[in-house]
Amino acid sequence: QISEAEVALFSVSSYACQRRTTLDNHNSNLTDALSLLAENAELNNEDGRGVAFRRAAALMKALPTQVISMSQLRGLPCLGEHSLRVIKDVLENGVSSEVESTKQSKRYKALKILTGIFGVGAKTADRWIREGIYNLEQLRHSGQTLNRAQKSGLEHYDDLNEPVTKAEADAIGEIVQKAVDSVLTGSQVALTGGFRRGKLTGHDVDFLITHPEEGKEVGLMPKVVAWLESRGFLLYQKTTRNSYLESKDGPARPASNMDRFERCFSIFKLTKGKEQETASHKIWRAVRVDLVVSPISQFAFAVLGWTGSKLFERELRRWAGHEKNMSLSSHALFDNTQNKYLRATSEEEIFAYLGLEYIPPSERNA
Ligand code: DGT
Ligand code: MG
Repeated sequence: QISEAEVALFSVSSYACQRRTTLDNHNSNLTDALSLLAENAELNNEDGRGVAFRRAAALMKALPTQVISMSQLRGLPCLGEHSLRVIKDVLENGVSSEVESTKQSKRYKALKILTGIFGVGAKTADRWIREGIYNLEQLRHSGQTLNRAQKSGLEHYDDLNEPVTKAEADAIGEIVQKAVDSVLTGSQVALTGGFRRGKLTGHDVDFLITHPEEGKEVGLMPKVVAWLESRGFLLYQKTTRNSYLESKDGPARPASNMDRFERCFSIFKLTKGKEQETASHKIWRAVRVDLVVSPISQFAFAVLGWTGSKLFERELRRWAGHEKNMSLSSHALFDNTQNKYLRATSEEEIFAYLGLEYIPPSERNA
């Protein structure tokens, strides 16, 4: 029993972009459970449920101390009936029965294994499962036609499911910087994604490339990719062309979250340091790397949009739309009331336009 005095009543803002969420999580027992259910919902294409669990998990991540009793959660936003039931189960029994049965389920296990292949999403995995394919062995013998990405993903499955370290991200950063310097002097490379938020590991490495002179970045991606390819750094690459400027009515209001920068999805061949060499004597490993090129005029929006976390980004856009009548994307901020774009050269300016306190990357780990 805890006395009233011991019950800390937390006061927490309802949008994740109003909160400071560091990597220091005092409630990982609860957030792990909620995140697993979020992931399971996403794998089953139940996006609404996924977001609800993500919001609940993010709320728990932002609490300053460990929760030990349901009474401490009174009045907190973002906690739906279902999430509260899961939390109660964990607090009372140490585990959530729903999480445990999900983890054990044949379908969840198969979805995890199959979507662990680069290039395979929830829809493809679901189709394969309906055809009786539950693991890599069955997939390999199924005669399914795989696209180029999926073939590469299957070939490098173990490497790509091994977390990337910060040291590896930095090593790749040096290679990308060298490539960019060689093809266009003055170009800049920024590490974004989870590593910019201070994470020590990640599932991939995200880079944003720009040039201080507007327009100079045009045509940069193919040159960078060719440089990397000719030196044997790429095991796979697929570049998608920028479609932003191609839309007939110019840089129109950001209609969707789909981002229209020139982007390269790649698999890097990273030579290991001596100490990382394994028993197999393989001297390199495969690493997922995303390269994005942005014109300098959109760079601040691009950096903000690619730093994450995914939920933080989603909440920023929801805040912009619902609270400020603005549309935020990785390209621009449009004020629907004034009917104009708001220019920015730094993330700080964007937060200011949105009427939000500035949250540094290390506190965007929602
Ligand atoms: P990780 O890689 O698992 O350690 O975690 P993150 O946070 O680096 O996640 P990641 O790599 O999937 O994505 C990095 C950020 O980039 C994420 O917060 C959202 C953003 N992002 C990812 N894909 C897209 C996209 O297609 N369009 C836009 N606008 N943003 C994206
Ligand atoms: Mg990442």
